[in-house]
Amino acid sequence: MRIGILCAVSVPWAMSCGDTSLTKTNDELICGPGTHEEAGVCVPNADTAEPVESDTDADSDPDTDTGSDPDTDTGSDPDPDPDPDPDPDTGSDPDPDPDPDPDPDPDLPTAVCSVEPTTIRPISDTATWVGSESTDPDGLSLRYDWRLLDVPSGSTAMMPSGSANRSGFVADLAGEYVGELIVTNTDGVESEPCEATLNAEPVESLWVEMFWEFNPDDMDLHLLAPDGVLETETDCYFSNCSSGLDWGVEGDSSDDPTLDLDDISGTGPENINIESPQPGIYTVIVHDYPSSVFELSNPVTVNIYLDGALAWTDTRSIVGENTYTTFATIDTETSTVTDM
Ligand SMILES: [Ca+2]
Ligand SMILES: [Ca+2]
Ligand SMILES: [Ca+2]
Repeated sequence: MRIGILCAVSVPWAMSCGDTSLTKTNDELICGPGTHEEAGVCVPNADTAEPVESDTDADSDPDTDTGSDPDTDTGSDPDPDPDPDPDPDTGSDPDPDPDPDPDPDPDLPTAVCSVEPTTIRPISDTATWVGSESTDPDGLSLRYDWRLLDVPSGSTAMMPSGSANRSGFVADLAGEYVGELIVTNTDGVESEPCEATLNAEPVESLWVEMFWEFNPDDMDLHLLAPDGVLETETDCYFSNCSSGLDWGVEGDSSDDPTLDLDDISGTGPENINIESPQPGIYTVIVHDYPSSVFELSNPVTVNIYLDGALAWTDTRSIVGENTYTTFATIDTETSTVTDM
């Protein structure tokens, strides 16, 4: 049998490790520190042979701890969302809506007005103020109060009498007329007013109109033909022109003057017009006729329309009686008006 010693530390009285030639005399094997006997030889102890590793250091990693923290935070987000939703719905919506709506009185009748036609020739044409479209919410009968809210300066036009519709209205001067209607039901409840606008436009190329402020004072409008002479057949005025004068081309009435209106005791208006005047210089004169006496200063206005549009207007004071005042000349070739 082979006897050997495997040891790391020498024993004073026995063989040192690695020395296989010596054995204890009594064959008793004594192993050194860190070794033990196994099957008759000394082998290192298992505790010392295994190296110590630092595996346990990795076990304490904080990775898993931090990973779970944000998960639970996001989970709590949807909780506060449903809370604020019902708050604004009940607070803002119902407040502003009902306040402005119930203001109008539901019992008011409604005035609806118009004028037919909307444009007419002054003096000769008529228009109808129409209020028959007005309504009452309870079907009550209505009273119709029409009035003229605005008329051209100098106009003496009147709203025709009648009920809902007022026919036969005459515009005595060119310009704009505004009619106003208020309806009242049988309970005495009035509507808001409505308005309709009528335009009076001359269709003649030359239209001269005149009115004055104070009566009684008889002003007369005169229109002289080119190279015309006062109070002859070349002067259109009250005594010779109400049915027209044959000027220009003989037998052709389109170049003839006509006096549409003459007023004696009021304030006018008076009017002379020519559909298509011959080229030339025409003269506008106002005569303060002495039959109606007003000695004080009396403002007199002359309006001249060319091709339907106001081309010239002026107001001059005439004092005393039986005077002739030249207001302007009209060049129908160049469509110009000159002060005189
Ligand atoms: Ca007159
Ligand atoms: Ca003629
Ligand atoms: Ca006078």
